[in-house]
Formats: sequence, C-alpha cells, structure tokens
Amino acid sequence: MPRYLLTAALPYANGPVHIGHLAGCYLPADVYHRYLRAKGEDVILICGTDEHGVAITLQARKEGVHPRDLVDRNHAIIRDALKGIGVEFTHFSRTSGAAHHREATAFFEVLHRGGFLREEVTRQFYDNAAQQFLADRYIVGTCPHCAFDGAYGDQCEKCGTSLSPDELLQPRSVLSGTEPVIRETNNWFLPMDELLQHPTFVEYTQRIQGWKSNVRGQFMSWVQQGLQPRSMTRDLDWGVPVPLQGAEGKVLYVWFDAPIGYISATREYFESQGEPDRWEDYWKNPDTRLIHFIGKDNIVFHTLIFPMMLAAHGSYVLPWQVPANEFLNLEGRKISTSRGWAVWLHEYLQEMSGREDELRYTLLANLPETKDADFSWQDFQLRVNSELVAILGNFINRVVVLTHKLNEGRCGPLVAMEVPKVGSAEQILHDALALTRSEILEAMEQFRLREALAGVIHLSRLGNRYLAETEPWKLLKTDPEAALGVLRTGAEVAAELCIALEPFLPHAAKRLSAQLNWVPSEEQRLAWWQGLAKSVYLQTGHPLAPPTLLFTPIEDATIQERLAKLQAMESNSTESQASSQPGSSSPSTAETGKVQPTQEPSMVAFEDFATMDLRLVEILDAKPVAGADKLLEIRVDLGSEQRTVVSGIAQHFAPDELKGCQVLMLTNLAPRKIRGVESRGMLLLAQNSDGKLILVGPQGPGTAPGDQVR
Ligand code: B3M
Ligand code: ZN
Repeated sequence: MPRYLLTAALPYANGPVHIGHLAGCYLPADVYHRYLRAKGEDVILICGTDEHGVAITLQARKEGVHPRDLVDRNHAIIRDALKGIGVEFTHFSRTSGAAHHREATAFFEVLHRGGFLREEVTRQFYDNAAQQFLADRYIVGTCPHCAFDGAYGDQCEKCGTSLSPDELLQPRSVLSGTEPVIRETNNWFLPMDELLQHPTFVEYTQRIQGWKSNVRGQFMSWVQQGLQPRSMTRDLDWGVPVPLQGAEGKVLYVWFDAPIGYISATREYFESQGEPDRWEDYWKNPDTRLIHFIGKDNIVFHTLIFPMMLAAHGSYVLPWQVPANEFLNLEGRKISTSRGWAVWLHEYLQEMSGREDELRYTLLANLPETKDADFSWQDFQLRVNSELVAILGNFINRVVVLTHKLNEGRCGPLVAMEVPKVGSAEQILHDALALTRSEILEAMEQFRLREALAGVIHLSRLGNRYLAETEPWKLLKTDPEAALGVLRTGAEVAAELCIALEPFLPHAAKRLSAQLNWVPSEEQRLAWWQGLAKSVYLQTGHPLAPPTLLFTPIEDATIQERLAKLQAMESNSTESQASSQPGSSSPSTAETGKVQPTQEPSMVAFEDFATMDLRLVEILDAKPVAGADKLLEIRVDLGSEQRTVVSGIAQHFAPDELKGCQVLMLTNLAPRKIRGVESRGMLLLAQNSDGKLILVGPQGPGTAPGDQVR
C-alpha cells in the first residue's frame, strides 16, 4: 500500500504570497492532498516558510529591520493567507526554527563525512568598507544590454537578461556603495558531475521518463549542458551556520537547506503528535511516493540538486513525481512584486471576503499546467457568473426551490436510477454521469487538475440538461409524483457534487452540504473517489434546507475596483517610481529582443531609428552557455560573415529548434562579453500574452541572410 508524502515549495518569507504562487503550486498541492485523503490514502502535505537566503537579507536591509523580524512577520501573513484560501497543510513549519537547523546541519555533516562536499577556493566580490563578501544580488551596476542603472549582479530586472557580476558596468556594493574588489574565499561544493553516476540517482532518473514534458525538458537540458560542482555554502551571516572548522561567517546555501525543510517539518510534526519516529515511515520507506508541488523556476532544485543530495545521503526516498506548473501572468503581463503588479492573497481575502472559492475556481480552471496562463479580473467575473452561478449554482437552486415549492423541501421517492428504462432521461443521465466520473478520476491520477475540475462542473451541466428534458416545473402541475421523482434524481446529483467539489472548492462544498442538510459519510466519499458503484445518498422525505444561493454574481463595479487598485499599486511601487525618474526609460524592443510590458512606449525620432542596422540572419547552431540556465550561444549567418550572439532564450527554445530559422537581428549593437562569450548583436523576439517568446522572421520566401530590414 503506497504512502504519499506531498510537499509544496516553501514560500520565501521576504514578502506575502500572490495568486501566481497559488496557481504555481499551493492550490494544486491542496487539491491533490484532499483528493488522496478522500480516496482513503495514507497522505501528508508538508510546507513552511523558507526564511534564509539573499532575498530575505536584502529585503530586511531595504526595510531597515533584522531578518528575524521580517521572517516572523511574513511567516504569519503567509500561513494565515494560505489557510484563509483553504489550503490545508498537515504541517506548516519554518526553516529558521531550531528543528530545521538541527536537521540541515546533520544532513550537511553526513554528506561532508561521505566526501560529497569538497572545499574549494574561489574568487568572489568583496566590500572592503562593509568587510563582507557579496552575493550576486548585493552588487548593482549598469546593465551592459539596456544601460539600466539598477541591474543586479545576477539579473537585470529591466530587460530580464541573466548576468554575472563581472559583466556589470560601474559595479557597486549595495552595502556601502563602494566599488567591490575580488578576494579569495573557501566554500564547499557538491560534485554534481559525479553524482550524475551515483547508482541511487541513476535508478531515480528512470522515473523521469513518465513526468510532464516541461519538467523532463528542463531536467534534460541541464544534464545535457554538462553539470559542474556547485557551491553549497555562502559568505552570509543569516542562515544555517556551516558546521566546520574554518567556516566561520559562512552559512548553508539556501537551496541546500530549504529542501531539507521538508524533512525537518515532517519530523517536527510527528514529534508534536507524540509519535517521534513516525516521520521515518515517510522519508525512509521505499513504498513512499514523494511528490513535490512546485513552480517551473524550482524544477532544477527539485529534480536534480535535492535528489542528488538525497542520493548522496543514502537514507531517504527520492521524488516519485514532480508535477511542476508553469507561470501565471496577470492582465497579460508578468507578475512583478517589485513593480507592484500582483494580486496579494491576504489582501484578496480581506477585500473579497467570502469569495475564497471564486478565486480558487478561476485559478484552478486556468492552471498553467503545461504552459504559462493569464489571470484577468474580466475572466474572473466571467467564470464566476457564467460557470459557478449560471451552471453549478443554478442547478442546485432549481432542485431545492422546486422541492420546497412542491413538497415543503422534502425529497421525493427515488426514480429507478439503477435500472432506468432504456432511452429514458434517467438512463441518459446515468450513463453520462458514469462517463464523466471516470474522466474526472483519470485526469486526477495524471495531475490534470483543470480537466478534472471541468469534469466536476460538467456533472452539474448534465443535471441542468436532465431538468431541461424532464421539465419538473411543468410536470408538477400535471403529475406531481413524477415531478418529485425527477427532483429526487436532481438532489442525488447535487449530493454527488458535494463529494466531487470538495478537493477543489471546499468552501462551496460545505455550503452545498448545509443546503442539502446532508454530510457525505467517509464511505460515500471513498466509494466515489475510488470509482466504485454510486450509492443512493439521500432518503425519501429527507428535508432540504431553505434555498440559499451557492454563489452570487460579480458586479462590473467590483471588477473596475480591482483593476483600479492594481494600477494604483503599480504606480505607487518603488520600482515604477525608480524607472519613472528622468533618464531611466524602459528599454525598447530592439534593445532587449522582447516586447516590453504594455506601457506607453516613448517616441523615437526617425534619425535614431535609422542608426539601427536590422537584418535577417539564419541560425546555424545553438548551444547552452555553461553555468547559465537562461542563455544560449548562437551562431548566425549574416550573409557576408558569421557571427556569435548570446541570447536569454534557453528556457523557451531547445537548441535544435533554432537551427535553420531565419530571424531578425540588430547587428550594430555594441559587442559585449556575456559569461565569457563575446556577443555581437541581438536577436529580436516577440513575447506573447502567455509570456512565451516567439521568433520574428520573414513571412514569405525569397529572403536571404544579410537582407536589410527597413
Ligand atoms: N523558496 C520558492 C521560490 O523559489 C523557494 C522554494 C523552496 S522549496 C524547498 O520562489
Ligand atoms: Zn538590462
């Protein structure tokens, strides 16, 4: 009998969670946990806040508080907001707690004793004034691509290009503002190249063949580009101290310690339950199915680095599945916390209280399971009004209102659903329900949650169709007994919906249970989710509660209000204010190769445009840039010559996809060195509303490399 150990990515405690986090992993984790529980499986869902790392220390600096104060505040906000939207964790812990420090320290010591963490001396930027080594995010300077003056040492937030600190122009430390110097430091490295051959890891990689293509693709791309030893310690003063002599002032790399948080939280939970050893039944039992729910930016850590750590440790199970989701955009643009372009969960719960399941539904019905998705307030209103109210709510309401009208709310006798007359409306309904049930269960097993939810809504659509065919509102005048029988059939479908809705819309399922004045038994839930024969749920004469609306429509004014709030948040955000300073205009498409977010572009004089040499080029070859998961080194034919350009499109295109394509290139962009590769020009790509990059090239035949674009 398998045992399920589900984890949801530990949210960074540098700020609250938003709808992108919900769609990325917390709602899928919650739905799947509820589903397995309803099926009677042995399952736990573990999470907690990720409270170390540079994101935390930088935010604490920005707010002028100690990291401890920042994580204490955000741990509570995040914990309460996820609870408020109905995400039910078995345990929600935090990585700055003693239990986690103990676990992470012990884990490090086992790997170090086993020879899997090797000390190496590297060269690192150092701030003489602050007397501190600098993580990439602690260095800012001018972006070599778009000249944005606030680019970080690892990425330019303006044009999105991945950077390394040595590419920044005029680099300076965020701590003291002085120019950093290079100094030697020692850190401990995980030999990822070697661990690729570790027998436990090799056996684990067989499982990946059956995983989602977006996950398999990223895993393979990392392995194919070649793995290097990766540092698992950092020169920082906030985190889990490195338990070694000569490692004073160093802490575990946040992505080393955070996944161990899944283990420490499990152990902490069972200790709190008075069963201190039971955590081993999950983490050390080969029958355990470890499933990580994450967003796509965490794939490499959960499919490669953490499994390598677990293989090296030798005591724990490795992931059985990693059904990572893609990203959620907002109103056609990437969610950006620094630009205030986000819908914060705790604010939604305050300002739209009582509408938890409207948000759950809108996000679940449009989950970014295989490609980025987009949340808009318009779509929110449409889904609530035309699906939750008009299909689901309307069906329930008709059954209840008519049963009250006809029989003071008491259920009538059961029409023979088990052996319905051939061709009868009951038989058609019976068969359609059975088919939809099997489709829902199959979709759940394959982690296709949005499809499963569509199936649940379809159950109520079938109920509506049955009522439309049998017209009990007419029957009640001519044959009240038959009308009651029809309404009883409708009430049985409503009871079934109470069970089927629970993993997705738990608040509505509760309201429906109250409306039916009926609570499904554990056996009835088990039978439904195990696909066993449907039982009769209600009794003849069972009193339904007085009719109430399961959902109420969303007014236009509410949507206008939400949109106005979003625009206001963006214009008040620090990042937008910074970029609205004179001389810090957002780069044009030509500079970044991507269509910038929908802001009013500043006007360009023709003379300026005429200085750009835009040409068609043919892509001859492409390969990953070592150590930079977003970059590709691309060889192009410019007609008169061949060129190399470096482009941040590795997460959008596999190298082979690009060969032979004719695309647009800005050829006279000043050359610059990116991760040691000289890049001479820039490919121009469009970005669609899903955030996907699309190559831009000629529509028809007859063009050749080097043709000028006017
Ligand atoms: N704190 C979340 C993120 O990358 C990160 C997940 C850790 S799971 C061990 O946004
Ligand atoms: Zn830039």
